[in-house]
Amino acid sequence: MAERGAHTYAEIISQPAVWAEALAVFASQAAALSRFWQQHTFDQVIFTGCGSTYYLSLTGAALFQAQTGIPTRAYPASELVFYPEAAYFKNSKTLLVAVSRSGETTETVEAVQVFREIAQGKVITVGCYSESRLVQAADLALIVDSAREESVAQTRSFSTMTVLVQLLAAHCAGAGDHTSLADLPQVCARLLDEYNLQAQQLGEDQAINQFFFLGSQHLYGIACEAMLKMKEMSLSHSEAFHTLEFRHGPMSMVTERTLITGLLTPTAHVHELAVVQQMHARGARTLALAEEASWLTNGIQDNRVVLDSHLPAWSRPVLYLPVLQLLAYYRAMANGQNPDRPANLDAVVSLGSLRS
Ligand code: F1P
Repeated sequence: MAERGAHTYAEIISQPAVWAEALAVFASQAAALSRFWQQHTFDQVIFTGCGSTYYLSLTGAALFQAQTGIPTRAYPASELVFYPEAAYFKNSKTLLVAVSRSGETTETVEAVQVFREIAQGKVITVGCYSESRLVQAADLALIVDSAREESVAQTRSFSTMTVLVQLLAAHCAGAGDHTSLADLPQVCARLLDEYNLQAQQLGEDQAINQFFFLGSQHLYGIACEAMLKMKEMSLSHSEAFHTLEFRHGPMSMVTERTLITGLLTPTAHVHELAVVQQMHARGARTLALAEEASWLTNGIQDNRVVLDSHLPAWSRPVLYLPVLQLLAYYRAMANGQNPDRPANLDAVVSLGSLRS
């Protein structure tokens, strides 16, 4: 038996190598994707998944619409099974992007079945199991098998699928592709190295008893995933909000035992940092993540992560994750949990048919 948490830690640390694989997989599929995109016209795009992969869908949808201009939404797969009419436009062509590590989650598999029955369009699957049912049901699939995990909670699988989704959106929009991301794996390696100790100190700090993760637009999905990792792995109280929404009620929860983590965006970082600083002034501990140190210059000297990636903005959401995965891992270990086998969780949710 592996030591408690050994799989999760190894999987977090292995992300640079697996992201490099994702770039190679995308390179091998880029021509097929270009043909697919030229052959079809879509009126709308829907991203779907469950749990982590629903949160990935939120980020994917935000990136996809911003770059392609095509109306794009994300839904939990169960909503597409039970309420498809609320998602699909009538008499229109839809691209459904089904995201799933396993490719076997009941809701996501059934969402694709319902789509085939009642909607017109095509399906792309993003995942980690090339022999899965969702791959068989797809018109095109982007799969990195080497991103699979021993651990139940998704870490490198999530980030690797995020790399693929970021590339999918940029490629379809003609905004860029794998050729501009050669440095992505090494930026990840540097962040894991440079901020490991900071993540450990914060994660192990038992003075902190609640975690809030704040992000806007494409970083809201990443903030949600950071929240879920903290919850699943360490069983800590953890929530995610759109950054400026935090002032509209949730901030009443803030105490000196709160850690506020702000994921700052290129467009709104001044206003997002103001929220983080305001919570600091109310006594909270804070952690701010930014692409550039210049986004963090005014005021507080609490914890910070500077990505300093110099990579295109569309490729950066995934870089906010690794340090936050480490934070959850260290918190789980300090709480005496086994992050490889979180309480009450299964790697795949397999249900009987939802439509019988
Ligand atoms: C989705 C998922 C995970 C979650 C848990 C149960 O699985 O909800 O996000 O962490 O392990 O399954 P998948 O469809 O991405 O395989």
